[in-house]
Amino acid sequence: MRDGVKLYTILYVPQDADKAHPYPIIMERTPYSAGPRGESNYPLRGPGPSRELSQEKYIFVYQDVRGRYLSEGQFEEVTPALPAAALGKPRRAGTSTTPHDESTDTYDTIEWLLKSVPGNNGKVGIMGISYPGFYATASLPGAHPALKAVSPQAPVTDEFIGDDARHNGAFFLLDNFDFTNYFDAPRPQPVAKYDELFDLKITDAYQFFLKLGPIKNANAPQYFNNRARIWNEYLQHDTYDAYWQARNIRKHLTDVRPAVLTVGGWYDAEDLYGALHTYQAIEKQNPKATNRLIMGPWTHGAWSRPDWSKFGPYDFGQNTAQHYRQTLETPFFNYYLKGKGTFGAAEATLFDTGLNQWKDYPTWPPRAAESRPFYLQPNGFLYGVAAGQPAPYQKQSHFQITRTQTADSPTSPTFDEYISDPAHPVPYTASMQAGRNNEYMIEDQRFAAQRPDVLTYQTEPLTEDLTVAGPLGIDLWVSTSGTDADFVVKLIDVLPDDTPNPTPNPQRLTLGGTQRLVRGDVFRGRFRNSFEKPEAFQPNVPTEVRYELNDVLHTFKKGHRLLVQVQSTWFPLVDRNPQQFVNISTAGEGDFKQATIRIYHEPGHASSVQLPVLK
Ligand code: PG9
Repeated sequence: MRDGVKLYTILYVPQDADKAHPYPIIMERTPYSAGPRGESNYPLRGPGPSRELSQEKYIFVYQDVRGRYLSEGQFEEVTPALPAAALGKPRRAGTSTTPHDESTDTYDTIEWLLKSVPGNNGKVGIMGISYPGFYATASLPGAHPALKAVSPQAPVTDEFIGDDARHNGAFFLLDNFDFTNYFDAPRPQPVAKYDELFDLKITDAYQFFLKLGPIKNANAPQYFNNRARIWNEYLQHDTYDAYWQARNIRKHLTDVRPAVLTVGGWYDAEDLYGALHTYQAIEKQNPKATNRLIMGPWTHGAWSRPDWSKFGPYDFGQNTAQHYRQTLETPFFNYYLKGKGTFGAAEATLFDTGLNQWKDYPTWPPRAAESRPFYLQPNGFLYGVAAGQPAPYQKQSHFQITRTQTADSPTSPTFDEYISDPAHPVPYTASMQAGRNNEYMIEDQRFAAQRPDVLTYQTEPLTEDLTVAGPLGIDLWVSTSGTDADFVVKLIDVLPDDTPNPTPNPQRLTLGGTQRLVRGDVFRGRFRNSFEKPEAFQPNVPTEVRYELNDVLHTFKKGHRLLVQVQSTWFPLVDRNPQQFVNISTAGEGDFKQATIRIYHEPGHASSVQLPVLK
């Protein structure tokens, strides 16, 4: 690299690569070990990132990023990007203090590869899933001119707002505790393998984390014991401060020249936000760039698995992973790196998770989608209001209902309420395991509906299909008897009683009546006005909390109902909010208090979800 640091890099070069048969390079930069990839991978995948790309033959390159595994240097969490002026080819030979970031490391690697690897055709592609997806994105600012095709896949993008560390400021406890134990072990020397910091014996994550207590206890001698640098950084930076802002790569995605294919999974519990917002930032900041989006019915990286035809009880009717690799990913690299074939993919190719069909759109979100409010009403009703005329699924308009209520029954409550108790938080899943239950993102929510601290609002059965396409707006009017609160809002598809069961059905599932989660996410209320400057709630004063849930493409079919749930804990996926405006990273047991939470449905304080409905 330009500062003299050496990065451990493994190359797989086709044996016939020479001037007569030059091959392009496909590279992945990773914090998870460049390999070697091992003979055992070969029958399935070969030396490439997929079997299909291995069969096509490329020069495959894997590199340990700075400070990880066998590379020299110092690792940085989501390395902050340098200003544009510092990127590109260095003007002078560097010294150990020459500024560098992931863009310059990628640039320097490409420069070296082009000169040192005989039989390359002068074209380079980069791809990677998750953290390696971040490194793929980071190749774009000041890209090397030989870099022609980049595919950030489930890229880590903005860790405070929506990716691994936090969602809307709420800490993702379960994932980070487990991950940090391995990832954050100090590495004084390059190593081939990381040892975990401590022996983690969990059978039931809910019980374990409840017993662990306040988050500061994670630094107890038997756990992190202050040895985990990134864990401490995560907790020390509990607002969207300079630390996190420097780690938001989106603002650096200008002047994008390579073709980009951003890939994500609707059921990605780690970096769904990253995929959607990387695509969106490139699109907005580079209207002329070749920039496409693929979203499939996938968990984190499931598109790289040999088969992804089903998830939980839902059968997609085809191997969606193979379909993606064969018709999108491989043609993308073949076209931009080898000039082979054509690449005619639409701007956005997304899987409709209600219809089980791929759909193409010329923009994402589709321009035709119209934002429609669905109001949370008394007695658990959810009413959609159509623009102009009443929608077929709508019984009465929201406004008629509220007027009747206030005129005829002035004493009836204009809110619903529950007691949120940090000592008895709502579990995020009914199938608690040691680690994250990936299926929580499609799980039947009836287990939650039974809790007294979960509110539910549902429509009548739909009289025709309703397609929701894009991000979901949440507009809650709330109050708390405390001074802080979390809000978890879930959009759910209620399957009619006569829904056929899966075949075969070894688990004897009954799908009729299932409350299938379509999208849900948390918002830490103190950030309702600003992620940088959190604010306490005034106890018991109706206050607006607005936020956005990640996009969906889901057709709620005729006969199904839409259901919205609201709750204030989602444990231990998300850490517990003390429900007091205190520093959560240093809070003690006594800071965690019960609170009465109200969700209002009265004129002027009408809580709703805004759904982008396709006409
Ligand atoms: N999503 C992953 C991650 C990144 C950063 C912190 C924790 C997890 C990953 O799988 O790379």
